[in-house]
Amino acid sequence: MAGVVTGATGVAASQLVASLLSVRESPLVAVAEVAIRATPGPLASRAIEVLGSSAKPLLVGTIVVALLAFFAVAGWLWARRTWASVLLWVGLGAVGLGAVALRNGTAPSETLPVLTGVAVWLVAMQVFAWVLAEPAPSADEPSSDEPVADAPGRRGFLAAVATVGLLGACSGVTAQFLERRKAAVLDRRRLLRIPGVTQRTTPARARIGVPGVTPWRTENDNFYLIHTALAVPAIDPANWRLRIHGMVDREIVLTFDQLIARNLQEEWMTLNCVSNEVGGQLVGNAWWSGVMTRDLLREAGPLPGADAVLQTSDDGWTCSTPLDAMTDDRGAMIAVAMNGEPLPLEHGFPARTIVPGLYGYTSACKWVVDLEVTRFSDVQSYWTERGWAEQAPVRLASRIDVPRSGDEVPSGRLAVAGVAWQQTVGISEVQVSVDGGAWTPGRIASPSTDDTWVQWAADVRVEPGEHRVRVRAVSKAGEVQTGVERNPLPDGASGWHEVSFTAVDDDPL
Ligand SMILES: Nc1nc2c(c(=O)[nH]1)N[C@H]1C(S)=C(S)[C@@H](COP(=O)(O)O)O[C@H]1N2
Ligand SMILES: [Mo]
Repeated sequence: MAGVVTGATGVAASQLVASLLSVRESPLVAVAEVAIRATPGPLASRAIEVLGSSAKPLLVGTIVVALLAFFAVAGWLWARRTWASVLLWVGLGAVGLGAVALRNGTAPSETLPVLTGVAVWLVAMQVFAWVLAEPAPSADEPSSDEPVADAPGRRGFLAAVATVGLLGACSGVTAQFLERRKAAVLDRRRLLRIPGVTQRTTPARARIGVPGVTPWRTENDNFYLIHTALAVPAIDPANWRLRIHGMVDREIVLTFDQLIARNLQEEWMTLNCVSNEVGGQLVGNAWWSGVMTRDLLREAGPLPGADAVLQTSDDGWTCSTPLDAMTDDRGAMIAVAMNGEPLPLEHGFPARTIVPGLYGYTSACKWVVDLEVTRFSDVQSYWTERGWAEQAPVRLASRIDVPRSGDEVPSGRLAVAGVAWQQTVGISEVQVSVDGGAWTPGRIASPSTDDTWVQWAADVRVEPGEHRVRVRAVSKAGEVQTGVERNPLPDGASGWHEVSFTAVDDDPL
């Protein structure tokens, strides 16, 4: 009984962690899928022929019964051969982990549900073992005639079963609730058509045409993700409201339908994270559709003296953005679509802010629900409270994508390529230096907007041997990217990206 309750509670805890972390599939589902895939084709088709649509429920039922039997055996073993029982629990966890890992593109966080489950199993089994460990009968006391039901061991055991079982039931119900809500919102998103949202692929002029360089347009699935929320908010657009208030003439409250009924505009925009290290990947470029914050804020009418907008997310996260940046002509928007699709849940569905030229932590509020026009001197926000700068325009930056550090390349002519950016300012030139030599200009593609990164390439010659290549960008404002190395804290990293590689003779003969 202890084994069964423990097993079920561990599975429920693992499901809960899976849904909190928005893991695509829980370990249980992953195991079932592996079982399906491992079933020989003829056997599977025969099963489906005979069982029809009940094949799947039957499979799930079989797995559940097998699991319960396994839990019972593992639990029974604990009191007799603890190590063997531990081996069984951990072994089952390993099966779950294996099933999760068998899928393509398993992120490290996707192992957390399994690890949680195994931890709960081991802790709960140990709790049962303690409760059941009866105090050694003392020699001079006559053996008790009390009914067994009142024995402390048994009462304690029932209490433990109830507690562990209750924890399991609560985890299971919560996981179920979260999954249902998320599924409902995903359905809404799938059916959502926002008038005026268009699709765009990378314009030809934005391509530098060197293999291995990061795609100019970042697919939604490849776009970096940063948020403090443990569980991604699942917001039904029907319940979403945007409130604009504070130091304004008129407070405005908009529903999602009212928002998208406004003048929808679209633009390419590169977003990057202040935590990005030199050469890092926390930057992406997408085609965004949304409503200009300039228009919305103008309608609300900011009062004199206001210089900031405190943005609040549905999950409680906040950022403070310069009022100017949200009201000038740079094109800051409340975005509702990314690359022609409603925002993915984890990128802020149904609406998020995007402000060209500012790092995300000061501007790009996902799941935005509240804009309070205010003064910087009156407010703090999530990251400024934690020591990051109040004002953080993006720094001029460049990155080498090819060759990669550690690559082996043929000696002779070599194409070096990558991306460079300083949103709102633009890039006028990119230069490379091989082995500490003179800076020589490369070429850049021209995406014809200054709010995005540009792809660049440079042809260099390398003799056989070890080499390093560096890149720096020059902005359209004439700034030359600094080689001074700074950490991301408090307002963004700086320094030149460098990669080391080896050139080898293609044909030594
Ligand atoms: N609600 C919310 N919005 C947020 C954050 C967050 O933690 N919570 N992180 C910000 C940071 S630091 C960045 S860099 C961007 C990242 O946006 P993305 O995850 O869509 O790439 O979102 C910003 N918006
Ligand atoms: Mo960030």
